[in-house]
Amino acid sequence: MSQDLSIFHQPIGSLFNLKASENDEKPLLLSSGQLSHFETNGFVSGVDLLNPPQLEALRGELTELFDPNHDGREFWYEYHSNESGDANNVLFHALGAWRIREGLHDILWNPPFLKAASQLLGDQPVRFWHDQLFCKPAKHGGVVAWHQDYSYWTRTKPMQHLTCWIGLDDATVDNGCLQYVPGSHKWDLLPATGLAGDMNAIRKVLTDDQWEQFQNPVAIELKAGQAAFHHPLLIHGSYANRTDRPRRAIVLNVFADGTESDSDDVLLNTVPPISKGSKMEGKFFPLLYDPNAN
Ligand SMILES: O=C(O)CCC(=O)C(=O)O
Repeated sequence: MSQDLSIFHQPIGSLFNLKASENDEKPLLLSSGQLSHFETNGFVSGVDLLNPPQLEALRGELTELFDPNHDGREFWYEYHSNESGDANNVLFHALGAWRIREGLHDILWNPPFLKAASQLLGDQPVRFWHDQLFCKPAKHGGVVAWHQDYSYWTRTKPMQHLTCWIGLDDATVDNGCLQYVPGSHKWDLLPATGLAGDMNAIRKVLTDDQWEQFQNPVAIELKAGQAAFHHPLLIHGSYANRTDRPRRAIVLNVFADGTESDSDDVLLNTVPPISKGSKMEGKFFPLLYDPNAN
């Protein structure tokens, strides 16, 4: 029987517990140019978050989790070996890894991630929502259809959420890197049109003007260990992977402290409901970082 790591609200191991001197050497804070890029375009990319030992450890844990019979499988919020259902377009997608493996747990407390996230949320304290793994195998990796994240999160409010996408492999146009529609975070909330399968599904909920802007997405090519942060309304998606290399990513979703539940239903599978109007907090939603306390 494995242990549910969600009881630990601090790092368990030493992988992300960098000595103060190592932390100080790194430029941990986003520049004003990066912040204004986020404000205008809805994203900032190329942020260095993982060093080579961290990458190696996380890739090792991920390999274990690809086996559907791994220990700790009872703790997933969601686990899809192939969300598309099409063997030629495989999208491994799972939520809840932080409960199951030490490195995937401790990455939530990675100092550069937390400091950048707090800045992008307007210097507010950062609370954990959930994690996601998005992995495309070599040769037959599938797409992630265009979407806005908040279309899937309206059960929590107000909208003060943030996504951090972290590559475990070099991500390129060829192996299906993330693509953004710059400025689309200023559009209204669109209905959810599905995550795996159809890149054109979003067309039916866009105006002609929006579709016009949609013709020029930006490909977010990143080195392994680098991250991109995006706004909850920014439209994003990614194409298939037909290369000889996998494209694996860890996604961390957070919100500013003070976000509330907007539903009496279960918010995440296996997690007890938080009644509508109550603050998101407790065992499954730890406060990760308070800029005023550090
Ligand atoms: O990994 C991808 O291609 C898509 C990830 C995504 O949808 C997200 O980070 O919200």
